[in-house]
Amino acid sequence: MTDVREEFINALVDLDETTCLDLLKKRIEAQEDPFVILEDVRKGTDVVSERFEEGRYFVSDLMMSGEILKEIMAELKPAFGDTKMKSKGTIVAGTVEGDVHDIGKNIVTALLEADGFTVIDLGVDQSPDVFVKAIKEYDPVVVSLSGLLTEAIESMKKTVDAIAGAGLRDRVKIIVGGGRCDEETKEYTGADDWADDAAGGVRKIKTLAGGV
Ligand code: B12
Repeated sequence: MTDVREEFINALVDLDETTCLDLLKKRIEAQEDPFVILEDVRKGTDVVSERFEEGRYFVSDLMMSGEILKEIMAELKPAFGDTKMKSKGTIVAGTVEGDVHDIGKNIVTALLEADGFTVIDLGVDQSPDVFVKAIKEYDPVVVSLSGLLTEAIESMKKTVDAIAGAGLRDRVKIIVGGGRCDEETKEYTGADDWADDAAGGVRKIKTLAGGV
């Protein structure tokens, strides 16, 4: 790994906002692959996460990392490109009830928009009812449920159940995504697919949308 990559990861882990953003700008100017940068963001947040679990970092540190991550994503978003083509279809996206993590969801949203989809972003901590109403209103091809907390899995299941209960399950494909999602989550929630990374998730969403 190059020095700049390591320095960037270390700055993120140490919550050194200024150094982290300076290095990010340098990497963007050097036209580095934004997905490689995203991989490093993931590595950095994993260490922040470990430190939180070990009791070395506190909620205030998670909040600080969240602020830095938001700034990183704002800088990185244009590097993923921007398309003004005809919409490939509508995606309804949101973080499920009880969960306020939205940085990963926002990346997925940016990538989908760059790929030509129209994304209706419902925001965070959204009840099953809000998703049901949005499906009726926007008629999406895919519904993307995001969540990082273990408890979010239960909310995802409730959301899929509510969509089925409203008689809308055959009208949409559903993907669940976030750090704690796997094949078991997909089976348990009754979703059509799952993803724990943005690039793979976007590929799966494109397949669910009919291979557009
Ligand atoms: C930043 C952060 C916060 C910020 C969130 C800010 C924000 N606006 O999102 C704040 C401070 C608010 C926060 C709060 C809390 N957090 Co927090 N947080 C994190 C942290 C450090 C980073 C998350 C992040 O943004 N990562 C960067 C992005 C880019 O990665 P990502 O979210 O994983 O998303 C990627 C993929 O998952 C995927 N993806 C994500 N969503 C979707 C959706 C779809 C459809 C697809 C296809 C893909 C996809 O694509 C993304 C890019 O690759 C994580 C640690 C971690 N490793 O996840 C803990 C973590 C998620 N938090 C945790 C906890 C415990 C909390 C709190 C309960 C703490 C507390 N005691 O108050 C609260 C919960 C509040 C709530 N009700 O939701 C735990 C969850 C543990 C668990 N198993 O439930 C973690 C894992 C930390 C830990 N190790 O304990 N947190």
